[in-house]
Amino acid sequence: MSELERQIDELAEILRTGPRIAVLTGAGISAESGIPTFRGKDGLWREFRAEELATPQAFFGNPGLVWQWYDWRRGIIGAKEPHAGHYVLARWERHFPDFVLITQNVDGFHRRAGSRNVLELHGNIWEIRCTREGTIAENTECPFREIPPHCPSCGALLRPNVVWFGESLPSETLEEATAASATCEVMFVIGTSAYVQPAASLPVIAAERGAKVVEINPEPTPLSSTADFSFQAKAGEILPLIDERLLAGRTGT
Ligand code: BJW
Repeated sequence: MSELERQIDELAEILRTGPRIAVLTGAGISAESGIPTFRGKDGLWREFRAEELATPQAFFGNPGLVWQWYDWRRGIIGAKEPHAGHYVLARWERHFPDFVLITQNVDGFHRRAGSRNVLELHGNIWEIRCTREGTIAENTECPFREIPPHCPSCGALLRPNVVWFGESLPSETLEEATAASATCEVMFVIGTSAYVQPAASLPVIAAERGAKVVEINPEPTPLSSTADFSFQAKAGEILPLIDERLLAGRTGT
């Protein structure tokens, strides 16, 4: 038996006891769907500077540029599909009695894969918000007819309903995510560089409260050395392997 198989067996054994589970995902879980990540090889920030695009100052300074970037990303996301890893997490939501999925992603892929209860910490790229009235609407127009788009009711600028640097995360969502992290027994951390706060603190909270931390990421992160299980591989490969093992049962093959 390889070391990978041994680790997966050990983890599946823990999962079969039906522990409380929290999952934190980042851009890496959608990488195998063809969505660029932010940092690292082929990351979005290599071509674009974050402070030029993902801050309120950037948006109000040059809304056309920022909207072009979001329009381009919406085009990519709209043309791609969730993969096996997203589907495994959707299945686990129905399988485990206490399962919370927390994502930093704005692409909506977890919902598209069938997850119902998703805590979206950084918002959703398919929602737009009026910068004057604060009203939020679902919007799938792609490409936009007019960039930057304006509110049909009051004429003010519309913005993507996402969280930029220096902005607060939706407070209720963050509270629920923090509570789930503090009370889970197993926390999966999948496809995040664990760099951006406050999301990066959630696995630390879980570990401090005694949860087993399971990281899935081809590259090492600040969490890797302290994680109980560190799978340095792709989410779309490892999640189905764990799921298969889980379904195979104690003595199954
Ligand atoms: C694979 C894979 C495969 C590849 N399988 N894996 C405390 C200390 C220091 C700073 C701060 C602090 N608290 C707050 C801050 C400031 C700031 C911050 O964190 N700055 C850092 C730069 C240090 N945080 C904020 O401003 C947050 N707001 C806040 O805290 O409000 C209160 C406050 C305000 C002001 C001051 C103090 C407090 C808001 C953060 C908002 C982040 N927004 C973005 C954009 C969202 C909209 C959009 O999408 O356009 O969110 S930035 C970007 O980073 C995006 C992501 O959700 C987020 C995290 O990135 P993620 O998901 O980790 O992606 P990557 O690319 O970094 O990593 C991908 C990983 O996948 C890699 O590791 C790969 O190896 C891996 N991978 N293929 C598995 N197949």
